[in-house]
Amino acid sequence: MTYLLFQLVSVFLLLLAPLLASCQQLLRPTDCSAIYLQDNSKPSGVYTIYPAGKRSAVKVYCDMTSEGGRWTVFQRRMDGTLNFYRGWDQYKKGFGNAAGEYWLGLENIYYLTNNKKSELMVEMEDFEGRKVFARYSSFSVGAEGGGFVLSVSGLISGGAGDSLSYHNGMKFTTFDKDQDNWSGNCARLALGAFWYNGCHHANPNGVYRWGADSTVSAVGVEWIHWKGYNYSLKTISMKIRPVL
Ligand SMILES: [Ca+2]
Repeated sequence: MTYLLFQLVSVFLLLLAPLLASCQQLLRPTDCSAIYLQDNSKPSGVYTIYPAGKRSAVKVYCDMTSEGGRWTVFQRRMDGTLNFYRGWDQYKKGFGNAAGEYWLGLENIYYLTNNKKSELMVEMEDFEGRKVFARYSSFSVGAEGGGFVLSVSGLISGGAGDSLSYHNGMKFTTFDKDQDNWSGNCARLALGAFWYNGCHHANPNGVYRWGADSTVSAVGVEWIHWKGYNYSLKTISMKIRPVL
């Protein structure tokens, strides 16, 4: 009798296994795209995702509307309330608040892009209310061992111009870890942290400043193919989603 009961329970658990697996995905979405695909009526806002399994919970802002939605935001500037001039460990692990300004962290961006083809959108706005974006059909970040190398290509559209191609193939540089192509440290020169080359065409993690200032150059929140080297943007956000 006990044996029969044991067998029944075993069969029941076996039947339950696939259901539990799909529940895992429902309970622990990898990214904003998974959340959207479960329920496309979900609004833009802060959600918890699991880029690398059940112990990797992290809060992110999900953009569920722009250009079809599903976007996981990994970088966002909007009001200058957060200091982005930080060292390697902070850029590796992430900092800030998903409801406001934040950086998701290079490790998380690596997990989100290393084994699924992803695209990138960079949205930005100036202090006169103009909005443009740059969308790239392919985006990924390599592992820490290789320096979190950026791979970005395939500019689609948006009106912002292509300020990222110059950074393709670069390792990430912070003020305390120089992996750029310049003799000095680009993070120290541009007061940010990025996939600097020698040094930049875009400085989204630069100093938050209110618009144009011709007395300082290349240190603001910049996208030079749109606004040049002395205009610091009002907002900028970088977001990714898997290509379906
Ligand atoms: Ca250097």
